[in-house]
Amino acid sequence: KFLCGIDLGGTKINTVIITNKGEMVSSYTLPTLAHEGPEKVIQRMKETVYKVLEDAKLDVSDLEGIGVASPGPLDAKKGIVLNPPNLPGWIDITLAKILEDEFKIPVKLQNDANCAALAEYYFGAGNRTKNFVYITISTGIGGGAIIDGKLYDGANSNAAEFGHASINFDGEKCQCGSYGCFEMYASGTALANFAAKEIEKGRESVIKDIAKDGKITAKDVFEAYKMGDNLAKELIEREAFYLGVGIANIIMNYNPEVIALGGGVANGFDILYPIMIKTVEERCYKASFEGCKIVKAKLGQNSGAIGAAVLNIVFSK
Ligand code: ADP
Ligand code: BMX
Ligand code: ZN
Repeated sequence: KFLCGIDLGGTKINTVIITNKGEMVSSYTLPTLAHEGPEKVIQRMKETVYKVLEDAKLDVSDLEGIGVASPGPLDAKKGIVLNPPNLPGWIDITLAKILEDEFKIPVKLQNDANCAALAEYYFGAGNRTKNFVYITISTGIGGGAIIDGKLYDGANSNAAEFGHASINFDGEKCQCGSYGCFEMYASGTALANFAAKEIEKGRESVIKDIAKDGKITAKDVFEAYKMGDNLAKELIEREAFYLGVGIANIIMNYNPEVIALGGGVANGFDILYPIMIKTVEERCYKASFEGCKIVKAKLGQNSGAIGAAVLNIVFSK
């Protein structure tokens, strides 16, 4: 049988059908248009499923089940999306049940970063190493942890929110309520904000020439770095240091064999690696880091949907 996974994002719905060996059979993407509210978005989710089935020349009965990767917070056991900040109007939506009523096959729901972790564990950089951590460095920082071969999602599927573990108790207040969270220092958004601050202060840099409409992104900073820009070099060395600090904490907590870095900022993996790894080495028990490899994630934009598809083998009884 085949597996179907839907990645419900704030900007796009990405749906795939894969074999149980992780081979891509078909995929389809629609914009989420989240402002139109849950009913319309769910309609588009259904549409993507019918489209991937049609493209693969398959019937619903050929599917083991459907999995959904959703932004948190959610209740994975009950299949309910609670109230994600980037999905306006979504309050306690019984998404798994709604899709089961439509397709009459099992539907599983899980946090999007946990799904990406599952996908990388089975078919990507994790390579089924039993103790594996995935970190996405994107707009925010999120993640997922595989412990002893199983996804660890905690009491109510909110484990491994690495972005909101504090790395500075004196830091500024985060939108989550805590202070000095990891993602306030090392996410793509943070890197862009640090760049904007320096340029506001009058620092010379090509970053502002690269930025479209004056809006600086993390990607612009990496481009400036490649052009030999001094400010970009400082900012990216700082970024690598912050990543090292946060990753050292994760290593002390999980003692993983492999850590995979995904998300847009991980495109700069090779640039970040030397300072990041030096910082990790300085800040971990040698024994906790011994033998641990930090690598770039492999599955890119499809990891959420692929991991969602896998939910039906992982959590089926
Ligand atoms: P999302 O947060 O929506 O999942 P991404 O994983 O693409 O999206 O992460 C977006 C962040 O990654 C932005 O801060 C963006 O500037 C940054 N980014 C995107 N591409 C690159 C790149 N090639 N190099 C460095 N940073 C990048
Ligand atoms: C935030 C939080 C996490 C998420 C992480 C990375 C929201 C909407 N998201 O910390 O749940 O895993 O960002 O998310 O509160 P991304 O969209 O930047 O990849
Ligand atoms: Zn926070």
